[in-house]
Amino acid sequence: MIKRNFTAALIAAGMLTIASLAQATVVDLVNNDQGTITNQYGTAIFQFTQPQPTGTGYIDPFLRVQASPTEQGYNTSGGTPFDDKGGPWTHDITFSDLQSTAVTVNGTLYFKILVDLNEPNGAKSTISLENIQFYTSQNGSQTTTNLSSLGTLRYSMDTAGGDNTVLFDAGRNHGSGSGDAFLYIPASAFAGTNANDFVYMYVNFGNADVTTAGGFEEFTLVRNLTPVPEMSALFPIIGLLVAVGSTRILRRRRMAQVNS
Ligand SMILES: [Ca+2]
Ligand SMILES: [Ca+2]
Ligand SMILES: [Ca+2]
Repeated sequence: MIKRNFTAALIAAGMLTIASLAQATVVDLVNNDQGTITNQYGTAIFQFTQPQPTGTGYIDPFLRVQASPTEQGYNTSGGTPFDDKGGPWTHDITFSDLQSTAVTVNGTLYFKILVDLNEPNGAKSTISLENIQFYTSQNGSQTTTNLSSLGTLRYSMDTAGGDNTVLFDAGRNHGSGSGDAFLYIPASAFAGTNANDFVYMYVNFGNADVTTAGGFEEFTLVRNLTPVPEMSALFPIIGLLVAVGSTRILRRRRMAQVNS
């Protein structure tokens, strides 16, 4: 109850902010299961999800960030330019990696990413996503702290015309390795990107009212595992049966997620 009042206060604060900013959207995934942000780059969807299996398709985190009271970072294999956590779970990805997550929702093609939030229990379990941006470049492993030099800006949640926010409550799920929300980024924003180009995803969490704490926030590519037809011929017959079976399960699961 306290948390909901807190959120209401935040939204009220957001409404006041609207007076000075042209378009400010607050997606509230504390109280709702889904919301959208529309800007010049298209419409992004943010969707609460129940804990996800940590098996096939959810095993490739590419960015972990952790700091307090705010945190920011982007995926790179070159080092830890901001609040990235080093190690095998923060690394370069290419556009073909991002394309492997492509999924169609209501007739629009999206790239699908899972975020797992780790925040303390109780009143501090809320966390705000302040911005998310995607840059593409022919150069990998960059470590610049000058974002605009990362490459071509393909998508930005915030724009000159709108300071947008997504509010989460990590307490809706428990612990690490489960996932809390799906992010659907409009694929049309990446028109003209080469498959071999590197993709840098920059994220920024936390503000003066909703601070970051606890463990790391982690992002994972949600690969679309629908089998490629021409590969089927190469599978041994047993492997093919397994592939078909698991695809049916995944498809059912995916349908359930999109419809939920
Ligand atoms: Ca979590
Ligand atoms: Ca923002
Ligand atoms: Ca955290």
